[in-house]
Amino acid sequence: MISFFDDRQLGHAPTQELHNGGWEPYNETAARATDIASRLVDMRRSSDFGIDPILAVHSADYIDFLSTAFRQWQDAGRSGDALGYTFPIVGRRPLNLSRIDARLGAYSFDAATPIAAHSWDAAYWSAQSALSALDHMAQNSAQSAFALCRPPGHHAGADYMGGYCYLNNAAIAARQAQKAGMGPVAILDIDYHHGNGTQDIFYEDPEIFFASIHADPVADYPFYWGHQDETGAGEGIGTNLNIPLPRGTDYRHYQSTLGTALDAISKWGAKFLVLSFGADTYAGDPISEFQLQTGDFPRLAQDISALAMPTLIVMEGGYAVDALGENVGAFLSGFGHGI
Ligand code: OKP
Ligand code: ZN
Repeated sequence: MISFFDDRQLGHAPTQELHNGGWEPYNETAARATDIASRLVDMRRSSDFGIDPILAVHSADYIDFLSTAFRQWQDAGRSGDALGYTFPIVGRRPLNLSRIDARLGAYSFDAATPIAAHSWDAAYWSAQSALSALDHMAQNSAQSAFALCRPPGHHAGADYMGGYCYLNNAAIAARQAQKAGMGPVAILDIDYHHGNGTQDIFYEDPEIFFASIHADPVADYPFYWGHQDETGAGEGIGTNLNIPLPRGTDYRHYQSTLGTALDAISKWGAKFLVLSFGADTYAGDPISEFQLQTGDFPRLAQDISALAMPTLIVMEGGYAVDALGENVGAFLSGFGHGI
């Protein structure tokens, strides 16, 4: 397995996040990426594919906001990380307000996504890592590649951040794969949390299929998306599949559910798969409640590779830092070409 990463992804380092009403150290740390990177045998530096593939998914005003927010925060005399404190309810009219606090609220759906000094750079290179892994697959007709994306992406929508995510790396790669004629493209999201941003981006798009297996949002973040009755809208009706699972789900139940999602993807006629992979389904994850063991990850990967579909693996969550490299390595080894 050939992997892609850029050191600039490490610069993003918010200090704290709101958790149950108090401040806690930020969970989505640079150490996550270095722990994974230390396990990878063939890791290459990402290339720069520029802003256009990012703008094919995200709105120009959102990108302008993301790339200038920290400077504007500092210009307003603030210290620490840029973070909003008032969030417009979905559907409020766009007002184009310029004060930094108004912009932070307008472009995020939660308070889990602070912007620090190097956040934009890190998010940019995280997206470039996904594009680099995709390019490698296209150039070499490779069956798989791993994008060590960090910060993650699946909670970010076309014009909003949230859940530690700024740019939707999987969506950017999926759109690019489609444009390159590698499709029809499906995205399978197996992070513990529902990939609401990815769902939102393709919700009315009949040409990209999105399937997600995740903790039931009745009880878990992101609450407002990921329910079973969300099946797509407009032209995209029938191209969105959510399979929520209860807390405590173990390998046996998870594996049969994965079979259901994989069947739907092949039945739909996908020829290329973008896999949003989170290792936060691991029993030891500090913010998640599934029961997968390290030894289960290669077996899940084998089930996915049995599809015999070219698969771009994009890193999403996973917060048990001490076990993260081992879990990701175990998963990648299941694709059968070493790590
Ligand atoms: C990102 B990914 C708890 C409140 C915020 C955000 C969870 C984001 C998960 N401190 N929780 O899907 O792994
Ligand atoms: Zn997650």
